[in-house]
Amino acid sequence: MLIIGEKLNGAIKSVAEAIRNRDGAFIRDLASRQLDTRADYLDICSGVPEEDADVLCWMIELIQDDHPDVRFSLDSPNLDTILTCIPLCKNPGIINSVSLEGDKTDRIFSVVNREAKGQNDWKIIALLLDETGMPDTVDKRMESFHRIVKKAAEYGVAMDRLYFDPLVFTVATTPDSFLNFISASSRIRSEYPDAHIISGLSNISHGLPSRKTLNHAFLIGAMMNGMDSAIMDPLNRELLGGVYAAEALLGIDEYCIEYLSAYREDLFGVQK
Ligand code: THG
Repeated sequence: MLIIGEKLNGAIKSVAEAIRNRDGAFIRDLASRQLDTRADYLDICSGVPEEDADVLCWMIELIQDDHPDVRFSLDSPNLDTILTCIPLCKNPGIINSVSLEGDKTDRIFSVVNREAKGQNDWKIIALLLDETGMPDTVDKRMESFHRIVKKAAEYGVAMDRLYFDPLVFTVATTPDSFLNFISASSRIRSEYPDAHIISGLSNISHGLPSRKTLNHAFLIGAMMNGMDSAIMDPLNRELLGGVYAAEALLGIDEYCIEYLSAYREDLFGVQK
């Protein structure tokens, strides 16, 4: 399972405040703590449209100073921000995200296609979203999926670099959110067994109490139905334990080697 740490997001109050005050120590600490657990990538999202690129550039330089091997997930609705940040990153990361809105897919795919020097190791999150707005049915998501796959082929972007995000809305107001997510995952996997499926899973619990409980249930259910990557809270030890447990149950952690070593390293934070 590919884990993208979600914590450096301006939508979180304490992070928004640190961004406003350009509190470097806070940001560096949050980056280090996520990398100390098992985050493969760090998602960075400013939440400040007017200073989006400035904030992300600031975070990239701060964090790379401490962790030269860090890989970022550049999370911005603004493509210019992403294109400004890419050259600053020492290691290839993830573009979060493209969709069929405007000319986003064409612009990004032409920058990261197989001929693009140094930029053809970047992965791309593709939201299953078209120009008509948020998808309310699985069919609509599948239509977007097929259009994006076709475009990727046109630009020579290999399928294994794409992470398809069927989109998760809070179950508080969208009762079929999880069911739509797993139904889209299953349909994608039946057509392309190796396709990557991702989610920003904490969205599921927005506006509800005990969010960790719902996030955990979503994680397990989605992994059992083909999700192989997530933007999630890697500081939540029970959730991390859930990742290892699900991998063991799915038979992708032979002899429970990863499960056992994470347990020994105390990654689960459970009583022994
Ligand atoms: N898809 C893609 N990118 C995304 C999202 C997505 N980026 C942003 C978002 N959704 C995923 N990131 C977050 C980050 C924080 C929270 C939710 C989604 C959040 N965190 C709470 C906190 O830290 O206070 C609580 C988390 C918890 O208790 O576990 O709300 O869908 N491609």
